[in-house]
Amino acid sequence: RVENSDSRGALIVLEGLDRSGKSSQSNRLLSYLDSLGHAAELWRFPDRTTSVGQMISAYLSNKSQLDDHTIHLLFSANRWEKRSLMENQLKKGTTLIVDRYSYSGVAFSSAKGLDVEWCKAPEVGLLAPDLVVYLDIPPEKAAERGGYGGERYEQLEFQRQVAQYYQALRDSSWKGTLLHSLDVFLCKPVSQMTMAPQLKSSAFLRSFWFL
Ligand code: 2DT
Ligand code: MG
Repeated sequence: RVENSDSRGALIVLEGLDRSGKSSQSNRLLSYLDSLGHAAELWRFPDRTTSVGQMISAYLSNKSQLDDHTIHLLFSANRWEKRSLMENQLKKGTTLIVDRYSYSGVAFSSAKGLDVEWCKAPEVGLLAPDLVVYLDIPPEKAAERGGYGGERYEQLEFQRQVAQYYQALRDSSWKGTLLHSLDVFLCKPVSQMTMAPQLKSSAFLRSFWFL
């Protein structure tokens, strides 16, 4: 289907543990949409290029220490500072494929022991994705994939905790109170070289092009 200038782009979020294949699948989805002639861009959070993003990056690489609440709010601020640009792109008709979003924010901070409702609060008012794709990989399997990069959070035990909070979000508020996503697609682990078949399925494309 050729892009209609009256319709906005879709906001597609990819979520999952570290090494679940979000970046690979985002890239594959981008090429696929390109090949169909759709205007699409790949975004990621944290966006480390802004000054807030640089503080986040320093924290993740253990070059700085921050209180858990403080870093949580910085991750959220990093989404807020991109909100209007995001909205403009969507209104222009550009589809955004976003590697991590509010669900990472809530799952990772909750896994540290912060209150889940407290973690959700600063996300309210951000743009709700049209679709969330959750790459459903067991933490053990993710850890086997060429090892982690050595950043904070990239440890099997912690990733197990994060997986539990992702699960809780999926069960309850993922589609409900957090950001009102329309649908959640679960993708089984796939190799880097292939696109998750779910992303090409007619059900996926139908919900994608409801616009
Ligand atoms: P990347 O490895 O994808 O660069 O992420 N994180 C991310 C949070 O704790 N809160 C957030 O809001 C976001 C977007 C997940 C770096 C790490 O940052 C975590 C992994
Ligand atoms: Mg990472």
